[in-house]
Amino acid sequence: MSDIEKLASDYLAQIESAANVEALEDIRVRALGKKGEISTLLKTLGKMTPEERQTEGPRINGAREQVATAIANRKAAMEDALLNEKLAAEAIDLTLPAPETPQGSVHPVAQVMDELAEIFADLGFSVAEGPEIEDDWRNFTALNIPETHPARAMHDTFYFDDRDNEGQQMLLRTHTSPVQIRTMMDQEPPIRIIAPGRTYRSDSDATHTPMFHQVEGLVIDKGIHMGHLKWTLETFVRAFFERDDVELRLRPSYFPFTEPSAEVDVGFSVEKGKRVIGGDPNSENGGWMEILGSGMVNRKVIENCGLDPDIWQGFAFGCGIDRLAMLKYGMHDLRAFFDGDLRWLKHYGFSALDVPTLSGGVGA
Ligand code: 2NL
Repeated sequence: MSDIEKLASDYLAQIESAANVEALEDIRVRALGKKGEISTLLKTLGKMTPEERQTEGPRINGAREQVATAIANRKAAMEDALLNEKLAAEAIDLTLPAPETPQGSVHPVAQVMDELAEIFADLGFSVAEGPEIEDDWRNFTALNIPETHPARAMHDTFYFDDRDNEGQQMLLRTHTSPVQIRTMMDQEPPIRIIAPGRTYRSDSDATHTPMFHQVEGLVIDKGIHMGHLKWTLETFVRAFFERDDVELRLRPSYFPFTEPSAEVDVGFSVEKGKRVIGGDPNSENGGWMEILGSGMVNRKVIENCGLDPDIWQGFAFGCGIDRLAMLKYGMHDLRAFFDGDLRWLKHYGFSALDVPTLSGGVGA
């Protein structure tokens, strides 16, 4: 056996007995690395006579080829074995019974959405949904919020760079109102819907998240007036907080999409040292808390949707779902809603089997 053949078979033996990928790499460096033994031999070819080169070239190159192939094969085999080991260790037996304690739970926001659907279904409302990516017309213009209106700036809108194929500016909806606009455009009145869902504003601090949840309600029919609005909201609030003694106070306000507009406060009081919705707002430490915005749908909005405002009237309202959930279930930090912390969910989460309208309640 020549020196070169001996060298190669030496390396092949080492490769065969290498314990792991690191040992293999060490061999590769010693044989084929920049200053490796075989690489060094290859460099001697340049100084040989053509005759020498003719015999030595194929031998050295053959040795290099042999060692390189052996290393690659051994490495692939090792990686295969490692993967098989890992797969075996991570195997999941799908025939095993489920854990004793169920792991998942319903998020408070989802629970409140279910409760809203339930309560309003009893009042004859259905749930309407629409896209979260909307156009400028449905989110603003149709709602009587023109280009120059300060409300547009106030909404801290997330705009997209691209326009849709009608040349409309696209955006993330800043409220669920475009869902109602779509409903009015597509359906014949009478209309009774709630539109719960995700909404977006470029606003973030301890009490605001860039994505939040809103529910809006819309009624369009003949002869609708503020009395219908107040009764509906009162009935909703009492069902939601599970108390018959919740008082409502409507304060005059302004929204471009309603006229007249009213902000809705609910009465709170203090029971057993805790603030609760309901009871006498004029009692000691009692008071009013704003929870909703509302009003009679502006006739311009009804017209924008292709309906005759002399025939069809309606009321609308809107409020934040995250805030409703915090109020009902006594949660204080909005940010915990988005952490996905299992301990928090264990504490505040709901069983999938819970009846939506039943709760721990503010008073519990
Ligand atoms: C608030 C106030 C409100 C509406 C939303 C609405 C929708 C249509 C027409 C008219 Cl399509 N109005 N929605 C009306 C009044 C108030 O929300 O403070 N939201 C958090």
